[in-house]
Amino acid sequence: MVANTLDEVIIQRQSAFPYAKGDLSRMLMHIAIAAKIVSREINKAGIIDILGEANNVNVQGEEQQKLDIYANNQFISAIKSSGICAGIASEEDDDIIILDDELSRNGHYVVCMDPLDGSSNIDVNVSVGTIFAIYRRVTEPGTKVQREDFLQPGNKLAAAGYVLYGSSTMLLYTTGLGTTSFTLDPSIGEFILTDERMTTPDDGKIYSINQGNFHSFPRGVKEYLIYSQETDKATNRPHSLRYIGSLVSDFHRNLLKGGIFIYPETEKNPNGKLRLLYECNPIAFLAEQAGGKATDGQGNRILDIQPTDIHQRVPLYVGSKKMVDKAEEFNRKFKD
Ligand code: AHM
Ligand code: MG
Repeated sequence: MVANTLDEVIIQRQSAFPYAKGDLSRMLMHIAIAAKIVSREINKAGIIDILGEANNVNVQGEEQQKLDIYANNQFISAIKSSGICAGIASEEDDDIIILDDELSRNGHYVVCMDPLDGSSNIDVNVSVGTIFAIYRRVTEPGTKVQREDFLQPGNKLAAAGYVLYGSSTMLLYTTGLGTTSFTLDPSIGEFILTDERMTTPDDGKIYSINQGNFHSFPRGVKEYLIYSQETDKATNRPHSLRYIGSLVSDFHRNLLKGGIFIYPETEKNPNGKLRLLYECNPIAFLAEQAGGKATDGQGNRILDIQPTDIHQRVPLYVGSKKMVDKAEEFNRKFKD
């Protein structure tokens, strides 16, 4: 039988996982259930009282939206009920969440997640996403998880993915065997296989960056942007700027069409804005597994960065290989 739904594909591939006990499969299925629930809530967000600010500020000093909190709770409870996860690091929670019931404590995995990325856009009906990264813990199962279980470089990821709540809801994941995409069919409530092994173009014509910060970008980025705005000989037009301000949507478009997404260091955010553990790493893993590239703009592969803090930020340059290489070339050539 040809696998068609997310659950079927996961089960069919189970034996390919390095630790084929079905644990990771179960976790992905539980994440997908939470994704469907959050998708349903987002779809009716305008007609129920779930839009707007929750009058609460998260650890990053950002105003939490009601849907942030709703999504956080849904994903935490779904991951918890998988019974194989011993702890969670979430953008919305200051410290790690230790799952200390009998079952979870014996779990082999930890999850890092941004339950609702780009949520400041939600009131205006712009696409948002959920990003997740799954590691095998390094401490002994049966004990409480420690911060070191989360502070692992992305090259140790067991799986990662995102859900894009767009004009349709999509789920992309990788376990290191390519990037696979699914689209939610709301009439039957199932994620249906869209692309078994995605490939991103080596080169592209789209650049995505918050150009409003131009004056506080490093010199190399400014020069790269000026280069991108010059007429390309092959197409007789400059590159196109496309920026939604919602990482999953911006990355997803570029993954399909070819492009580069950059969030560099700025005066306000000297290490960039995006968080290594639950934004940059999972996106980098998906990008590489589709043939793309992700670095910090200075020649360092995102997945090789050793994290030192749960909410650590890093500059992110991700997308088509040739475009990332070109942007890095400008950073090497033009120093501040
Ligand atoms: P969030 O996690 O608080 O939603 O912030 C992350 C978002 C990303 O989705 C997006 O790429 C970035 O912030 C946009 O930032 P800016 O408004 O500075 O361009
Ligand atoms: Mg985020």
